[in-house]
Amino acid sequence: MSESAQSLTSPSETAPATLRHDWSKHEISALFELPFNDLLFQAQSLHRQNFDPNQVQVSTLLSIKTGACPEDCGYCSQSAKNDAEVERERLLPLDEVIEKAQLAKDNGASRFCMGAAWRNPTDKNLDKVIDMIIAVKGLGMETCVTLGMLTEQQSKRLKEAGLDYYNHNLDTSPEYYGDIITTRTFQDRLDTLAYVRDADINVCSGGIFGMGEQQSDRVSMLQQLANMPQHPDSVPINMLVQIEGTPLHGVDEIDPLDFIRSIAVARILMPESYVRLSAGRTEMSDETQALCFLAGANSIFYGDRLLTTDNPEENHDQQLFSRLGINSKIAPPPADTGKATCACS
Ligand code: SAM
Ligand code: DTB
Ligand code: SF4
Repeated sequence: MSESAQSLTSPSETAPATLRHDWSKHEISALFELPFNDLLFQAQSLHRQNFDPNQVQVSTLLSIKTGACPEDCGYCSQSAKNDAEVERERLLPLDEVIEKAQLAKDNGASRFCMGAAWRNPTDKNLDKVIDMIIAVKGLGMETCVTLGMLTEQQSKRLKEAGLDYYNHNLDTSPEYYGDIITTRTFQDRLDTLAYVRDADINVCSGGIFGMGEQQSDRVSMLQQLANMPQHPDSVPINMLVQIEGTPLHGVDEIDPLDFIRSIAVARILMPESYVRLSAGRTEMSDETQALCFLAGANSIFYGDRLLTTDNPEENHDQQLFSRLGINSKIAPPPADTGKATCACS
């Protein structure tokens, strides 16, 4: 083990870690270069100091406005500039959103996340989203929205509406960013996150791995997140879902072990944040997901749909949590009756 990596965190000492906001790229690279078992041990040890290791938070996601987005994000099915086949939908009516949120609550989700394919919301659209936030909170759920860039004033209005979390991802490193998105800058993203933080809304911010980035980009993106004035309360780590018709379709996939390493490093840098094993779970084996939880992931999206792509079936997640002894409020797996299931009628 390199000396610098050894001195960063000492899992054998039980003193709670102090939160740092001054991570250097060299220190973060040293974590990535640790032997896999040492890295996971450090991450899991820190995880246990801050969280119940067998508890996973569950959110459900709904696309409230789909497709026809003016931005050119190279990974996204919803960009009007990409050729992905996505059924466009205008902003959903309030009653449909309430119905979906109630269903998510009945299925055990504690947070309802609503995503819109906008560069930024107009004030008129924000009024409608605010009605949704108030209604979903009325069901007793936490709320999260991701609507693109916000102004300072819009952030304050969302806070007044009672919004719990705002999701706005950095997506990748500042160095690789221009290869992925050209219609808004990395600094635009930092500005929106500052408005959200200053409005006292919990920040949900992370990114995507598996977009053809170098390890140095993973280091750099995680450094940006960890060195923010406050760590994001929630850090979604997405594995790219490759979508036909997007420029990133066909890019080299990330090695699952490197993805797990990235989760572990996120856990070590931001020990008190929820780390969400976000998009890409459909493409992961159960064993990869189990190692992500061991590395410190403690939140997922639950429900068979993300925004425009599939998420694991609810039954599958119930079985996986049961096999791993993970507690969440989602329904237990159906009892094994010993009878083979028959697809015949
Ligand atoms: N339009 C808003 C925005 O970009 O901020 C909100 C919705 S956008 C779809 C939310 C996030 O989903 C993106 O920032 C990106 O990190 C993630 N995402 C989108 N498409 C993805 C894909 N194909 N694979 C993995 N993550 C993806
Ligand atoms: C996040 O970081 N991942 C979610 C949520 N925040 C909005 C979105 C994943 C989208 C995956 C591709 C799709 O379904 O279109
Ligand atoms: Fe639009 Fe968001 Fe997709 Fe980018 S990620 S194209 S901003 S919906």
